[in-house]
Amino acid sequence: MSETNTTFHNPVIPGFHPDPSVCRVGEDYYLACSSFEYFPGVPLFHSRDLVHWTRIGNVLDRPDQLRLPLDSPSSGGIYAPTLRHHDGRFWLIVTNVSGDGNLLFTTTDPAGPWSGPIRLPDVHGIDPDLAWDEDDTCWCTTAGVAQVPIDPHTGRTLGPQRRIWSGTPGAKAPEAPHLYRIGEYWYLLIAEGGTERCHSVSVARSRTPDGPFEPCPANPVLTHRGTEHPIQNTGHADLVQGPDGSWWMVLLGVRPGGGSPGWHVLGRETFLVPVDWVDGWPVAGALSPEAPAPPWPLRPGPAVPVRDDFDENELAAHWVSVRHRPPEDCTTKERPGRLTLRARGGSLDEPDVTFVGRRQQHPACRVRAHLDPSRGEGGLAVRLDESHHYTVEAAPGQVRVRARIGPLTGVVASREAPAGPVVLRIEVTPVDAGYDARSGPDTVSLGFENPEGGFVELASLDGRYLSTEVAGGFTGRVIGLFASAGSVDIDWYDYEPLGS
Ligand code: 6LW
Repeated sequence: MSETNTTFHNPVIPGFHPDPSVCRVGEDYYLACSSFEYFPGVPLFHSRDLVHWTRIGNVLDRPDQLRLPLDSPSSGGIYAPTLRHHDGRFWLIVTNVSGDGNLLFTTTDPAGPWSGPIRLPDVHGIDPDLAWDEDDTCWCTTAGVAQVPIDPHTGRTLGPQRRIWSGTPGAKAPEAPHLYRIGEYWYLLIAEGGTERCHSVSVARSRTPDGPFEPCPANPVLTHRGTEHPIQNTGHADLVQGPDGSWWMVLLGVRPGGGSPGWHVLGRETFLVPVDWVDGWPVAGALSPEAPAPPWPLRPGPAVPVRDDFDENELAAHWVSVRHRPPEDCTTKERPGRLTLRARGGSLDEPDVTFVGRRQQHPACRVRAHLDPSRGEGGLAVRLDESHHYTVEAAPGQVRVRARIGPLTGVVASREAPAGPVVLRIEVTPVDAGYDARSGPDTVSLGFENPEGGFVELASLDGRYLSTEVAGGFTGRVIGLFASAGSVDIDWYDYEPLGS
């Protein structure tokens, strides 16, 4: 199906999907993102138009590919992949900062399975990039910015790793390099200024892949620092050509809400922006929430249904757990049409918790789950990390809301509830801060549905405490299901966006 639109909506992949890396194979585009402490890791998307992206899997969906020790911190784990297609194969290089360092994976089918990890013990630094030159030398470029030729089949380095550029003098954190041969030059695109409000995209070029690199006089080629723009922290870009030969960038940005200093709750999201070339340098076009559509037919893929009935043997690719997912603790095979969760840790405070969730992708949304606590306790959670989460939890005959904000934790409200299965509900509503500089970005309402009808709200909590500005780190909210004692059975889970 195709449609002709005059605008498209940014972000093109909403919710916590940072550090996008994109590659094109004929008419198909593929995009991968960072995933930090979540398993499976490295979400992979497909598109025919650069605007509509469908999740086709996760690159790291087996324990031999993704090892996240229980003592690895949230926002550790998997940083910043680069996805490329070369010589008939897909290549993905990424860093596991929680132990395994830089790792390479390869496949002929991006939907999987991907290979086991090829280790790169002698490639130092995060944000590795891959680029092949005319002699088929594979150049691996990392944050810093440093570079080393490698054999991608073995992971061995083929020379010393050396500094090739330091970015703009005075700017911190030159990172996220991507190297491309475009026309007469090799272009080195980087992010600098840090991944917060000063984030930016800069570029340098050279006649050869290993330099010397000449910085663009107009750097940064894209930044929203110091502006009122609703999309902030823009950086970490990757270049790609559209179906008509035009150039585009995917990049990360955030949408802060509330008063001052602004809180973003959905993590760093993936945006799309057009690129022009002037005097041999890339010039980014306007990045806006409603942007002029590209001049080719848009081709939406299948939408993710609101309801997950757990009728399949395997969970859909958008479900993620924390650090690992032992199959015996999270299964649809035990009771047909039900997801059974068996508790490991006693709460979301613990690194080893039985949790399975989906990224919150819309500023306003409603999540409902039909959960049977007759064999244990569990519920719905909005999770930022171990120290920042709100939960609504069912035990036989009781529902309670708990909040964890940094070192503070406690039951906020509890209520008798009918014995047996209960429908738990969380609703997130953005707040219009107006002139109230202290206003939070949204409210999170938690409760359950009365069998006779109506929502019993137990608590309505300020969403700022589940934001990156409060919790720190690199992720965003994930909303999902957990078990805290015994086991719980879930009949269905709805994630319903309320607006775009
Ligand atoms: C990533 C770095 C960054 O490795 O944040 O925004 C780090 N940029 O390039 C974690 O995503």
